[in-house]
Amino acid sequence: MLRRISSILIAAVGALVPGWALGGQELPPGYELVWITRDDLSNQGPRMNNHGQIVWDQWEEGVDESAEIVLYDNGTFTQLTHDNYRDVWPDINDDGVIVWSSFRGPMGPFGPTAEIMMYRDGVITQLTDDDEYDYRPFINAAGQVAWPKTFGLYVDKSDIYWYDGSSVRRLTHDGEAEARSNQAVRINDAGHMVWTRYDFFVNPWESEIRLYDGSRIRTISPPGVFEPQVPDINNLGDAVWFYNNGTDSQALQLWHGGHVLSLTDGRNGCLNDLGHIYFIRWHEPGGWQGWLYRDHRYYQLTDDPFWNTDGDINERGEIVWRAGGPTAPRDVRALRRFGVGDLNCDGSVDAFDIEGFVVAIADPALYALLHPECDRMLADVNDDSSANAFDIDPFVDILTN
Ligand SMILES: [Ca+2]
Ligand SMILES: [Ca+2]
Ligand SMILES: [Ca+2]
Ligand SMILES: [Ca+2]
Repeated sequence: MLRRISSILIAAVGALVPGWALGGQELPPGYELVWITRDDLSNQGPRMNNHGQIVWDQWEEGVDESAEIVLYDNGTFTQLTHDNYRDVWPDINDDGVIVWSSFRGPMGPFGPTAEIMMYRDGVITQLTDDDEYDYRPFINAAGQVAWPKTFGLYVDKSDIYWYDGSSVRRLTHDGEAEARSNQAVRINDAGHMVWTRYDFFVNPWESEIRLYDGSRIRTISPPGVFEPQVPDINNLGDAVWFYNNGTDSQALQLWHGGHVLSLTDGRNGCLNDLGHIYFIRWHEPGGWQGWLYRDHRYYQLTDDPFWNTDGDINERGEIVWRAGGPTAPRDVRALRRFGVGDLNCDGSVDAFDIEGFVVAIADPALYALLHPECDRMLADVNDDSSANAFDIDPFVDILTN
């Protein structure tokens, strides 16, 4: 029955699903793939803000029981923590405020429990201090932070907590009381949150996607959709998650305007305000590849032996994710937008971009023909969402300064 409802949903919106891009890797115009790290360390869980600053956790595999938080900012690497605690799962907002979990709390059955840490203007503060696991925090533009806290030290009972900018508050109460597990929370800039509420005490386990819209909590995944989980939410209130549609097969659903649309097979989706969705798919003979849904098209971003997994997308359409494993070292990789004014997409803005700039504002079709890998909107130097004559003076300013 569950499966049947799922397939009816998919059939109903099948016309929305464009065909697959066949034959391997394809990038959206105006972007390049770059390695942010390329080393023997384990680099995991990268997150990125709208300035292209990236945070992740790093440790030495098999050697180092601790882990540290690293910040990448325009070519510079800064290690934010220097201690024997396990510092993991960072997130960063546009003000450069960073939150993460540090396993420095009172002892639990598996060692020290986890607390929420916050880095702001060079100062680290600790938001929680108890013998439960406070883990995987996410921060929004306002500096509000959301995360799950375990009860009885087990993740099969957990509730959502959040920091409102001055104090820690509790959002859900059914983890502790009813043995549900509220996990994988994301928070948008309005303070709205989505998460998965699991019931691990039935077999097979069940779940629902929950939404807090600022006033109340409700379930937004349709009844009958099997094991929906791991949602993300953008600032328009759209959400994406995936569900189990068969043996070892997952599919993405989008919550938009109060309706649920089925997208395609894949999992771990994250979305921005432009409606771009980064997600991953399993490719035989054995690798996770990164995919992008953008402007009604699908792009396969990677086609390699690495496991390209957990990621993040910003409002410039840039994406960061972990590449590596299961045996190769884990590194941070990114889909990065070329700089404004770089109309030949060679990585620098100089006199060689003048011709491309002129064509970009005078003849878009010709520009697309001459620079298929590039994007004429990189000529929008004054950032008003149009590439036209008003961009000439600001472009000249870039060239001459
Ligand atoms: Ca540490
Ligand atoms: Ca704790
Ligand atoms: Ca250039
Ligand atoms: Ca413009």
